[in-house]
Amino acid sequence: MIKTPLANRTHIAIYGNRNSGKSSLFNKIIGQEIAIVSDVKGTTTDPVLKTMELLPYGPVVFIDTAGLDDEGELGELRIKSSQKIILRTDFAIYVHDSSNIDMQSFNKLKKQFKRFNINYLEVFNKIDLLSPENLEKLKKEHKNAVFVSSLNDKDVLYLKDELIDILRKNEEEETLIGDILPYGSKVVLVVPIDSEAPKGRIILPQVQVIRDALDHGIKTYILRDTELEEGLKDLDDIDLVITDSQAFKEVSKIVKGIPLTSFSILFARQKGDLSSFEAGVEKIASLKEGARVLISESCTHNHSHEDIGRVKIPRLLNKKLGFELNYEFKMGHDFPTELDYDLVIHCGSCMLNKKTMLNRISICEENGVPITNYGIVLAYLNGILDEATTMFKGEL
Ligand SMILES: Nc1nc2c(ncn2[C@@H]2O[C@H](COP(=O)(O)OP(=O)(O)OP(=O)(O)O)[C@@H](O)[C@H]2O)c(=O)[nH]1
Ligand SMILES: [Mg+2]
Repeated sequence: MIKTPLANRTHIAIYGNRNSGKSSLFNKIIGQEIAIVSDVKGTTTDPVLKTMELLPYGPVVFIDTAGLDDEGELGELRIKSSQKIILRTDFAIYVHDSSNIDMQSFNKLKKQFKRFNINYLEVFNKIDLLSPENLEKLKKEHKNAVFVSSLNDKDVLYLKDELIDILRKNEEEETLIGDILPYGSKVVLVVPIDSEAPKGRIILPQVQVIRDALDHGIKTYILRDTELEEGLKDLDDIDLVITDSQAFKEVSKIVKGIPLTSFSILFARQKGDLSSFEAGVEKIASLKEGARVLISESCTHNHSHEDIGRVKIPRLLNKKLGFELNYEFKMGHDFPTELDYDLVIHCGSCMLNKKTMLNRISICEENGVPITNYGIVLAYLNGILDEATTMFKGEL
């Protein structure tokens, strides 16, 4: 079964004080008893993730978090784990306990939502414990909120409908090529099948470009680099050629005159901000010997990526500059909020959503540290960056 990659799912995180009923709502929304529910404060200690199809909206991942009013040393650690989730949140549900409302705690989190550009829905839970008069009063005071009892299935269905409505309104189309090419245009994808290509399949970025082309009625022709020259003779009026970066130089010689870019440039543009990454890469030329470079890799299990970040990029950079830089490596979802580096080089972030990547770019900006990514650095070091980004110059 082919599953939607986690990074392409809308991340919906549930926040609130301890005991407000976050885990109860989480279980009810996904329709499974996954998170532990109890009347002991602080039952949920680590974030709990569950992917699902929130129809008719689409693929999402719900995240249940630890209460934000936790106490003591362990409590602080739990709050930190919830706060890390904020960097990955596309949309938040804030759960109040209707009979024990703590606006101070909510207002504190609201600041974070604002900082990271997260839309949210306020939910007042446990309304079964309120008198009808108190419920009416609460509804008047919080006009945009949703009022539920997680014990009542109808309430939860209503909440889900409201959620779907808001998500649909918030949705911006995230496309790889659908916004640069009109319906009916023609694209050639160059996919080298060499020793680095996985056996029997096409790698995820390529699959995603194919799907995006199909979604937008863009005609796609897929060729190996070795058949490209012959293949182009069969095809007229190609609008764009997209190649694996490794083959860029060779492909560039063959496709003269046709706009050319690479899969990694398309992803840098979709998952982040091409202009920040390009500004970041320009800083390489002014790095001094021993400068501190953070290489940030978001997945921990992909050895070919690891090789690019840990071995290939440092080697090429040292060679280009003629001296050694000081590299530090961070893997997984950890990204420091205080940065003491001269440059951050981020992976292509196929395992992260756009929001997370944009947040990381903001953190770098706040710290005055330039950031770029693997695809852009490799294109720069191979001398193809200008050619691969020419077609996007107008939008920078
Ligand atoms: N009466 C009533 N009780 C509820 C409702 N929702 C949850 N509860 C109860 O409230 C208690 C806390 O629920 P949880 O879902 O564990 O709360 P939580 O916010 O996940 O709590 P922590 O994990 O400790 O942060 C449990 O005893 C639930 O059965 C509700 O709508 N009405
Ligand atoms: Mg819980």
